[in-house]
Amino acid sequence: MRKELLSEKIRNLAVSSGIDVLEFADAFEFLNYALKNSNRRDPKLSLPNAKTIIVAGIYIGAMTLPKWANPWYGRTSRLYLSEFFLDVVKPLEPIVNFIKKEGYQAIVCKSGSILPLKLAAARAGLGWQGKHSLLISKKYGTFLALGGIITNADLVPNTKEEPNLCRTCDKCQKACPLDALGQPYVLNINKCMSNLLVNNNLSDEVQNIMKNRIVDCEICQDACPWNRKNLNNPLVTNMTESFQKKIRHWEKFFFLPDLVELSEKEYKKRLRHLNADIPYNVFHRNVSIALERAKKIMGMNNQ
Ligand code: B12
Ligand code: SF4
Ligand code: SF4
Repeated sequence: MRKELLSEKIRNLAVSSGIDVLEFADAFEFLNYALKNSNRRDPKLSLPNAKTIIVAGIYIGAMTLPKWANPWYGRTSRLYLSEFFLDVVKPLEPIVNFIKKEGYQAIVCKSGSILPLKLAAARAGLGWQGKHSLLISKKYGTFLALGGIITNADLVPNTKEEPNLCRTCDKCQKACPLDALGQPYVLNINKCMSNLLVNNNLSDEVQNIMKNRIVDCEICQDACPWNRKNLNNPLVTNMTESFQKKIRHWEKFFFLPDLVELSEKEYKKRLRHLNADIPYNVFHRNVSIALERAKKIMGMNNQ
């Protein structure tokens, strides 16, 4: 099949799989990738005859819960609730199966394994890396969960990257409560709350600012003007509509006095589908801290 036709068929499959954006790029090495020993830096380390990387994005901007503002409810992130915590995998399966049926090899990036997705998405023309280090799409902001495929199929690659439109803005850097974005474009993971909340030791500093956050932090994303325009009125997509139906279920689930009672067995059963793999003891610790804070606030209000 000609590469133009193959590319078009893949795009059509993406639409029926609920993918909002999908582009192709050449599979050469990511020379500016910081982790020099990671397989992610070069697609050919995972597939020696790789020709193309396929990068997909699904809009997750609507996956918020109104009760996030209420201290009695645990707060997470859009990414956590989306089921695409490390990367988008399931919606890519029909595309991989199709490529294989056409006689090519194709492998999916699972658990963050084989592609640096922010760099891959920028190469594929989905957007640019902002000063918070995340990929910004003009239409979807940073609220695009990303996924990727490496294949030896020859497809029509993007040749023009989006220019960086951050310019003199530094809202994300200023908003970060832990100074994890002191150097623009580089996330200091040792200071980032999203990382610290899943560590075994949680410092007093983080405990004092985490509020009701039990997984992840979105402060820099909420401050970014490319997200702010849709914060109150998220874009309408299939995912947006299907999430509306789950809001009441999730709000009830994250009520802290009940959540703190959740056994390890129930935790695994009820949250496994989110693919986040956060250890029970860490999750339970964060829930307990958030619950204690809610009780304190309540006590203060009663005085
Ligand atoms: C491991 C990981 C994490 C770890 C560590 C992050 C890290 N930086 O290593 C932790 C747990 C901290 C994390 C946090 C989050 N993550 Co994360 N994470 C990943 C994962 C699995 C790998 C990322 C990676 O390669 N890290 C290695 C380091 C070296 O890479 P890096 O930070 O990208 O560093 C680069 C930049 O600093 C850049 N850089 C350095 N200097 C300069 C200079 C300039 C000028 C420029 C332009 C760039 C630049 O180059 C470095 C090397 O490439 C990816 C999925 C994947 N397969 O890619 C998701 C992923 C990157 N995460 C994602 C998200 C959404 C988040 C969170 C926002 C979640 C949340 N709500 O809390 C936060 C990030 C907060 C933030 N401000 O960035 C999304 C990003 C989507 C998007 N639109 O960009 C991804 C793609 C997952 C997904 N399902 O879509 N994450
Ligand atoms: S996720 Fe939170 S802690 Fe991490 S860089 Fe963004 S604002 Fe800072
Ligand atoms: S807040 Fe401003 S500087 Fe930060 S990523 Fe968004 S546009 Fe760029």
